[in-house]
Amino acid sequence: MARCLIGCGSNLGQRREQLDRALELLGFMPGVEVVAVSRFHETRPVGGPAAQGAYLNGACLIETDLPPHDLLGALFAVENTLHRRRDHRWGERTIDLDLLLYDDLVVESPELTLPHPRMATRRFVLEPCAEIAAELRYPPSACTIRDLLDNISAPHPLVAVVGVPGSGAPEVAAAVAEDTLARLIRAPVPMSMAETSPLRMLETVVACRRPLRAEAWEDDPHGTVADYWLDALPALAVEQIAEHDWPAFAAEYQRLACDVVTPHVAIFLRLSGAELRSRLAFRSGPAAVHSDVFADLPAAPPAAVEGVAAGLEQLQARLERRLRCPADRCPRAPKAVITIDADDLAGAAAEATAAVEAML
Ligand code: A4P
Ligand code: MG
Repeated sequence: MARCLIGCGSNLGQRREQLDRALELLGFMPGVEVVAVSRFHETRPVGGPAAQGAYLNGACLIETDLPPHDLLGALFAVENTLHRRRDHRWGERTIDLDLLLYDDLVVESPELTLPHPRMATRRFVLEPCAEIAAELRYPPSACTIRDLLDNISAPHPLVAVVGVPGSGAPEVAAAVAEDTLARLIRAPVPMSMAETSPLRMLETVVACRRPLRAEAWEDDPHGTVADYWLDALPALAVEQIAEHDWPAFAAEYQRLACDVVTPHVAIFLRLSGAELRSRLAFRSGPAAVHSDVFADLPAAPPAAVEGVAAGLEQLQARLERRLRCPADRCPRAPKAVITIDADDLAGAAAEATAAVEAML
């Protein structure tokens, strides 16, 4: 039997009756046993069209012998019975059932992503879940549901927007800070893709570390958004510094990085190869003179674009691996990572703002 957490929400029609009925129908499904149900919480809608009604949100813990896709199908069946319509994303709904966790399973596909890709910063998900399954593990990290809730409840959280040059991290971080009234920290110096001197790399680390030093940290009542993550610098340096220089660089980096504030949340902007190449071509063309969008991308002559793009794709993969490093092995890794498709810059900014607003 698998243990699964299901999140449920309703903000249209008879909310409480619909939630009760959904849980009853779920319990009738062959192969599903409802083990615990949380209270229902009144919550503000996060994201989606304006002027929606408030949500009632809850969670339930089930045991099931249904495989993950069959369980998702069962949730859809319950939603359909309760007249769920899917007119637009994050629109009003009579009922929404999300599969949050299925044992320790990690899956990434459009039909099913596990754990649920947006749950780690959502107070409306974590509060009800903590009532019934606080000690359940959130894979692949070593965190529990309670850890995630404590993490977003920090009085002055730090959110780092992380991505390769050209991912739009500066633009997205600025939009999130403006929409949430948070303090904005911009990278004091851009990540240089060309730098190979360990000394110059360490100068960049020193400059980027300065605004994040714990002893000089200024709390902000609305939190802080940074458009970089200090630990992205070693991920960059590992390919650029000669092997014999690496141990000394790594030791000095550890010394410098040990007293910086760790981001509570990372918003990881993931760019497709095609969009990355198109942004590189834009920055290398004549139109770039009149624009500072994606200005952190190096201009490259046409013959060099492919090489730069391949290097950035590898950097993106290293960043993603580093962000996903379990907290017990990487104490400075953020506990919550929300991955966002960065190909549509405006969409990424809206999605990132929703992820941060969901913490409130
Ligand atoms: N899908 C992939 N993984 C999963 C999963 N783990 N669980 C796919 C459920 N579905 C998953 O879902 C869209 C698609 O996601 C499905 O085809 C499914 O195969 P949907 O339920 O049809 O549409 P949606 O819910 O509008 O989209 P989405 O992206 O799932 O939205 P969320 O993340 O569910 O957020 N504010 C408050 N206060 N309370 C809420 O409950 N909910 C949402 C919806 C937004 N704001 C909210 C609340
Ligand atoms: Mg949903």
